[in-house]
Amino acid sequence: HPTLSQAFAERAKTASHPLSRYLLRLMDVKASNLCLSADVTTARDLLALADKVGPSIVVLKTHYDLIAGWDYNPQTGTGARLAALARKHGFLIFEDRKFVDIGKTVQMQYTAGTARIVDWAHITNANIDAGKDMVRAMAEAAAKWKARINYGVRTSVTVGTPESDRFDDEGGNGNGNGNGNGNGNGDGEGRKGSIVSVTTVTQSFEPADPPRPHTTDARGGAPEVVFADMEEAPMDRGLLLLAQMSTTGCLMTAAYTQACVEAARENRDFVMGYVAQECLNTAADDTFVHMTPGCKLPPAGEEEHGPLEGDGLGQQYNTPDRLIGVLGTDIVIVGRGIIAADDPPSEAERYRRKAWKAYLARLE
Ligand code: 6AU
Repeated sequence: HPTLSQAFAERAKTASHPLSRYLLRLMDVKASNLCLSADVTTARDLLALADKVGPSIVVLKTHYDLIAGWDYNPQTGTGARLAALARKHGFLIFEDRKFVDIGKTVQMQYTAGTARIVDWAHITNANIDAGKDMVRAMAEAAAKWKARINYGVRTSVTVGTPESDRFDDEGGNGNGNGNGNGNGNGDGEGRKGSIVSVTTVTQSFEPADPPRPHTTDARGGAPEVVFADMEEAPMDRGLLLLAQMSTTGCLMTAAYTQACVEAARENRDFVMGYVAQECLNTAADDTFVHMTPGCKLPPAGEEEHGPLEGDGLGQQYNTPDRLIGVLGTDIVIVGRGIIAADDPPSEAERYRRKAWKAYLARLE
């Protein structure tokens, strides 16, 4: 398929989804086709890791539901802080939620609840076992969200102080300090663990927008204007369909994978591509992006041949060479290979270099 021999910079011009166009340009500019699967267990570790590894990656993948201490405040919480790091370093946030349910339910899970995933995750993914209508349902929800964000205002109810602040703030928060910020909500007597007041505010809402150009060297050397030629990113949301999995005994059949391809083609405005183990672009006008987990490198210095060991719990691993070079996927997703290393930032660089080399070799 043409996408296999086409440079990311070229594909950035023709990809059907605006966020894919942005991502492909980012990949070209940062010389990276690496996604970090940031599967650490506390919000503090997540933010620290994102800040340290940010220069090497183009996508940061989260599982918000395995993070202790996730702060749900839309303005100051974990999602908003991740979004700030995404702008600082230039990467997109991918919440690996694997939505699967009836359309109406996934709409609500995507946009509401405590996590409000659509607010901070540029990308999320879905399993379409329940049928492809749920893809359209999610697309609809994202379009509505976007229309509201563009309108720029929404009404929210602030109940006391954010849950996460309430217990560690001496003397309570919202103590009526008269700073006129429109939601000073207390009486000076805020007590630990209690709701101090209820305020309804109409506030301008800053969504987690994609990264802006900045001037940090993406590769950790001397500062240079790396993103000088990047335009302001479009405010968009995208979906990856879980078309194939990396695990032993995976039950996803070829027919299921083919249904994902059809659902992707029917929802080009919203579906960016796939989580898959091989390139699924077959039609001439397929411009989908492929992200692939189950990626590991042998320890530095060791020969890169022979099958890699799995994790004993069903996960199987391939090298970036095989995934990018042979199977034709675009971005490798690496979790423990980087996180469990002694020095995650330098290990992330090792993965970035290997995956990028495999991509360059594919172009030849
Ligand atoms: O590199 P690892 O094995 O530490 O982590 C792999 C990450 C995990 C999995 O939840 C996820 O990738 N994953 C997925 C995704 C991204 O949807 C699909 C799949 O087939 N295999 C897989 O491992 O966070």
